[in-house]
Amino acid sequence: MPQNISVPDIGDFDSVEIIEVLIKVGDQVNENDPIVTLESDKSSVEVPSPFSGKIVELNVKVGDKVSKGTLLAKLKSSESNANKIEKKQKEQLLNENKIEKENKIENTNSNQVIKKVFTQSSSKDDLDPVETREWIESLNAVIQNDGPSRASYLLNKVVSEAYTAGLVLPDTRTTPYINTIPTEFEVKSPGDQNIEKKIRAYVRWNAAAMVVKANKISSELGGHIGTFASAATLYDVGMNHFWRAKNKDFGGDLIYFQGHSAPGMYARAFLEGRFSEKELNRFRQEVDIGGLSSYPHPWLMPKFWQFPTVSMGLGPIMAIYQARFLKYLINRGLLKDEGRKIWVFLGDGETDEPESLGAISLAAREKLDNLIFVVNCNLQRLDGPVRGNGKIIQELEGSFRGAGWNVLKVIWGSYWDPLLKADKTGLLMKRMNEVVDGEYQAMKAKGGAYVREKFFGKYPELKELVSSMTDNDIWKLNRGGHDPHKVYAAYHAAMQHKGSPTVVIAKTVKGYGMGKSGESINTTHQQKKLDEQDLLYYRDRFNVPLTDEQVKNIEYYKPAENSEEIKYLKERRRNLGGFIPERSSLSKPIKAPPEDIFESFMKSTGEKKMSTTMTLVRMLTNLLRDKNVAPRLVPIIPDEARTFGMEGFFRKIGIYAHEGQKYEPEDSEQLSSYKETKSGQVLEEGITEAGAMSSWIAAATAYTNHDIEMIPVYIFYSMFGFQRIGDFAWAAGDAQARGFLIGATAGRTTLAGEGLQHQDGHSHILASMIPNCVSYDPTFSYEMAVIFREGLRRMHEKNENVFYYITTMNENYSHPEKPKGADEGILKGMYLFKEYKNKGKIKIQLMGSGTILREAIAAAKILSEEYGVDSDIWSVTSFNELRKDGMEVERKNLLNPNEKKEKSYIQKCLEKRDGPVIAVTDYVRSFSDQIRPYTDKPFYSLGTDGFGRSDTRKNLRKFFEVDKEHIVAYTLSALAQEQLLSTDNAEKAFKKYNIDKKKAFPTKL
Ligand SMILES: Cc1ncc(C[n+]2csc(CCOP(=O)(O)OP(=O)(O)O)c2C)c(N)n1
Ligand SMILES: [Mg+2]
Repeated sequence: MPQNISVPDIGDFDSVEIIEVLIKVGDQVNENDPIVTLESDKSSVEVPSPFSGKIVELNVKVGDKVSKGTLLAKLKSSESNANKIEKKQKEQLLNENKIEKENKIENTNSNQVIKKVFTQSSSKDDLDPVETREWIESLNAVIQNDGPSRASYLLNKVVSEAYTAGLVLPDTRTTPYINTIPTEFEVKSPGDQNIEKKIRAYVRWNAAAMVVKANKISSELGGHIGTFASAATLYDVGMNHFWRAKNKDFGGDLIYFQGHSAPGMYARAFLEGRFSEKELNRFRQEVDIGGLSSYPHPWLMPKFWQFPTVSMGLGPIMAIYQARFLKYLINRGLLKDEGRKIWVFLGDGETDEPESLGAISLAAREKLDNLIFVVNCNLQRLDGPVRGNGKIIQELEGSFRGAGWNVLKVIWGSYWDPLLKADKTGLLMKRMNEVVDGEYQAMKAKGGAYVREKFFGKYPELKELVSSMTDNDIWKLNRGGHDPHKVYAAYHAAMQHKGSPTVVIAKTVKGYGMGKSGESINTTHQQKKLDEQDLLYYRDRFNVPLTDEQVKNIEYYKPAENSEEIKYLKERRRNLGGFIPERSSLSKPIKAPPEDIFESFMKSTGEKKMSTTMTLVRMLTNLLRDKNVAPRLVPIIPDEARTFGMEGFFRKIGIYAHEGQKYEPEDSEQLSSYKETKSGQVLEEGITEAGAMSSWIAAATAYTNHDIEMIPVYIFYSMFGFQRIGDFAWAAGDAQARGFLIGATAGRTTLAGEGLQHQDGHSHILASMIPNCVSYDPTFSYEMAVIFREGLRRMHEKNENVFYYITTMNENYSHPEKPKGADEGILKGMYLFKEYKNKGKIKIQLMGSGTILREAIAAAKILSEEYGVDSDIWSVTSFNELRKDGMEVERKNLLNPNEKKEKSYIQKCLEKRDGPVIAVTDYVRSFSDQIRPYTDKPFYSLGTDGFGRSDTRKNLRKFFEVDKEHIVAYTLSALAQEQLLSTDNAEKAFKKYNIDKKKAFPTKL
């Protein structure tokens, strides 16, 4: 018996048009293969076949209007329905079992780190210390006899009992101010500590020497010494023991280095033999080839740096989405799961940036156990303490724990262990808890005697505890982040942890080892000069084997190639697969999709009206049918799919969700139902432009970070693009991202009702500032198709390091056929759309872009028919690209005064054409003004300068004076100004169109 394929529930629409029929009688189709494409005035969706089988009857054709229930085709099913349902149920069951299993694994894991229970000091609110001790002893007995998971169970039970009894529960966001991993559970480093210490000393020395040398060359140069000095151990332990490089057998861990710790990475690479002395001497002198960039900039050092991180806050959030994207690639079957990790280094001050912590809840929600943050808590930022009156470590612990992270605090070094052990009453821990960061910082600036007095001196018992220690012994009580054993133990635990991301919060000293010149003092951050005494002190502090003379000459120190240090260092890296950082790409270009995918867009849509956003959605739908392109597309949407008519993608390719869908969606019956799946392709980011952009950057650089070319298409409300996430876009340029950014609902007057904060009149200006961003403001479907096709070719077939910004609109209109030979002009930025040359004697060059080109076209008709003014109408797809060409040609001509002048593309277009230029866009005038210098014609710009506001498109265009009436009237006036026409015409037009000359300039309204 043939089965009916009917139109399923299509939401709010009564009758929608079939725009494509994708099957014919006799075709064999699989379940979910598209049967037809439906299009409303807002979106287009494919109707998938509910079963596999052979099409035996086709009941519709292109152009038919259909509604829910309309019969589309009949199909002879190859599988009985009952079978199918059974199969589905089985799949679901399997899925559920898997999720349950995963949860179990996670629970067991979280119990593996055994926590010690400390006896607290008796305090005033402890009415019965004996009873307290009994409780604690009971707990310790349970840990000893039944294990930590039983103890946790009992505690949880007690807490939930207390909660139901209405008791006030303790605030459990933070734990005591001690290391998370008890000493007895620390995994020991297998490394040779003596050699590692020496290596670290050399790296420290060379990093500082490099900065001081650069500063000697010019006081304009220099860098930062204090930051790396505080982080050297944190990096070194990673480099020697944890970070696996990319090579032919492994994808590589990805390390986001804290931007201004860059000197330390160069200094290590120097010991590894990757940079010469000469190159170190070129730190921050990058204009001539071979210099080392101030900070991590892949654009400037494309074989070295992978991630631009120095604009603080961007690194952490980009890394979170990088970790998520890695899981996405794995879950979609595009990449093997090799247990790769993403490590992120950030400063404690950097956590002030909203971006740094803004996405940590996502990391926990997505269970990103491939992600490890290391926060270097040297307690200082640039000007002073991060939390003078508070404790940044505790604050961060609270935030990360609250968000669901595995938190590992590394506060105290090994020298504290015996003291903490001897602290039977918990008084030392109490003191550690009560001292604020401002004091902790001062203590490291002021020496052992000061610490004895201020820290231990508060309580006689503590003073007694350290009475046998000299001031120097006290001074040596180290902080966790400078102790390789503690750091190793934390990193090891972080590597083993499953089910959530880990943050290692390490306490360090800013300017560690710099002594009076910069250790733990407020001015440390800016310190880039060390005088002779400081250098000698630094050398002695770390035992760097340089003579006084060599120190005075600020020589680098590198032991011989066959020294044990160099052999050790190289062997460690060899064991870990190669050097880090290193940037490379082994990705293969994507095979070009067939031309016919784009062909339908080159034809006129006839009566049919649609927006360029719909064109894009249609085009993506077509591309999703191409077997080479489809799997590489990454549609990224921050909760606006329905605004852009993209909800059809939900069901078609699924929304990525690492846990699949644990619920039946409310709209499951509908064609565009909300389908979340583990292998989903759409990244539905929620309301986070910064997050969505970070996802886009991860996908756009997958070609280097994962050796797979992906095609990210991030569609945002154009106003909430560059304006909101401009710094990310800049970083994307640095990272050599390849992909599409789509500024949808663009144009100040085209997004009508939304008002001032929504209406974009300048995103193209912002885009134009990024050197490798190619941007377009197309009007018609064929322009869009030509541009998108070329973007695919340049970026993903030819691997050019550019990215595309294209604006799309939500205004529906019909689209003409592509004029013959227009392709080249579309891509270069302008082409002749239409010429009026039949009637008038006076001519103008009328330029327009986006939807406002249509106002220009309408104005041209009026000018020709009513005023005898002919126009050449230019569709300017990119004022930005035209300007780039103009600037380059002008420069060349200036450089070669004796040679024949080259012509810019604009000049070539306009040289044989008469009349002034009237340029009109839905953007601020400076957008079109950009090309003014490259034509010798009189130039008049009309644009949408000023704040937007909500109203109809017609009223807005009138308000901003970019409607056809204003174009006509202003053109007539411009012609009068050029003495090509009498002034009467303009005056009459102003009257005719009721143009109020007294109205203020829109920027003032
Ligand atoms: C977005 C941004 N704002 C300001 C700066 C300038 N800046 C560079 S380092 C720094 C202080 C950093 O403090 P912290 O994060 O604690 O790092 P530390 O050097 O102490 O390790 C500032 C303000 C920057 N690089 N990026
Ligand atoms: Mg800091």
